[in-house]
Amino acid sequence: MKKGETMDGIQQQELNVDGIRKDFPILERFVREKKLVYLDNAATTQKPLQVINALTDYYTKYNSNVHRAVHTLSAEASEAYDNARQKIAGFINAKFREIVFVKNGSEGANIVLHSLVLDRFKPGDEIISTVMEHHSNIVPWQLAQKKGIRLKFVDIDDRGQLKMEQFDELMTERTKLVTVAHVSNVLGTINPVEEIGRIAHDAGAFFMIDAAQSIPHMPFDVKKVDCDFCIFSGHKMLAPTGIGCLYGKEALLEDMEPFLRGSDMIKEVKLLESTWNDLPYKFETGTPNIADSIAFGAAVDYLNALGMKNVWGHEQNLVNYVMKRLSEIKDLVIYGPQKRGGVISFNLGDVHSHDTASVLDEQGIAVRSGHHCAMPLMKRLGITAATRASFYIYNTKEEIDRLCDALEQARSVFKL
Ligand code: C6P
Repeated sequence: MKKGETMDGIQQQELNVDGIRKDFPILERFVREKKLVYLDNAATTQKPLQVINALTDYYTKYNSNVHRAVHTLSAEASEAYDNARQKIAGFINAKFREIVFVKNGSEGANIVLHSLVLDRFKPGDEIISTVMEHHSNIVPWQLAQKKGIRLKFVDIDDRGQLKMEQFDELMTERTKLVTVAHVSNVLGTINPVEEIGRIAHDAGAFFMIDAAQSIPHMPFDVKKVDCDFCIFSGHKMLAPTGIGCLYGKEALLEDMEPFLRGSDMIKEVKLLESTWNDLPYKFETGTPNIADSIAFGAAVDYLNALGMKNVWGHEQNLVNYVMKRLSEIKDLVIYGPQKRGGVISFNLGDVHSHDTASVLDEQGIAVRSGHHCAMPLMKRLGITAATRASFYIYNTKEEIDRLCDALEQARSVFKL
């Protein structure tokens, strides 16, 4: 394979990171008199001017409700809103009708909980997930226990990878849903979702992917992975907060009852009964988040212009570099496998992760610390918290050097 060439033979290009950084005004900021190094991208990414401008354009030029009125502003808003959904559908190779706008990935999981699990599953049915999940892919299913639905979890090995054989061991004829994170927000582990999906489907179960940490970072094709549902959040891929997606296969969504009820999700209302609007509107109640949806479309335009293969390649270069640099720091324990997405959690000796993060903040470096909304995983790892650095399109090797220098400083502050 030639340098820069990927497995499928498509040439990978290096991102023009200097050019990209010019699109992100916040990266010019100083924190504690140091140039900001933003390494908390798994929590939320920064926003480029193209996304910020999409918001201000909407509010300054054509703010209006959608799909309700015939006036010009409403027509412009409706067109921009529909285009955004089409862009997001194209981004993951889905149909327009298969993209349900939600607040964030967590809300997407709640639709699957109410409209599929609670509505259709029977007492004694089973859901299989894993111990490495974010709370958003654990807590919703706990409600199903009230209905007598059993929850089972696949464990991880010492490298932080799923014990794949356990899927077969846990699966029974009562298993109705298998739901896993594509990339762990703590370990960075990239789970073999195509293989897990095949196991789920062979057993007749639905398959859902929590793609919150993968769709923003790598090419993702719902047809290729053959998931029935997948959830992701716009704010982790350059878009504003408050907008995310539930993808569902058209035939399944068609068959499911809406979760939230009210205006706009109806076709006809009588006093005692109603019929539902077409997909995807059936699952979207009330006036939608128009501005943020349009800006989500602008974020997808931005990522498409970079090319998702190139985005992934850039992050993999950074991951290889940071893994090597961090391995040179004494007393630093890294969680998760060598091959991973752009997420690295670690602890420095027995220093609490918040203390490590505070020393980094003194140096202008933003990382996340704590349990990362993955308390069961923390327990499985035998820790209560970790410090996490996570990367995106605008990060550089120089910033990684600053992270490592600051960690060396933390070692001396804490007398390790
Ligand atoms: N993880 C993190 O710092 P929301 O908050 O609904 O947009 O996304 C939830 C979610 C679901 N799955 C995974 C794998 C995630 O990482 C997240 C969000 C952030 O790790 C904020 S808690």
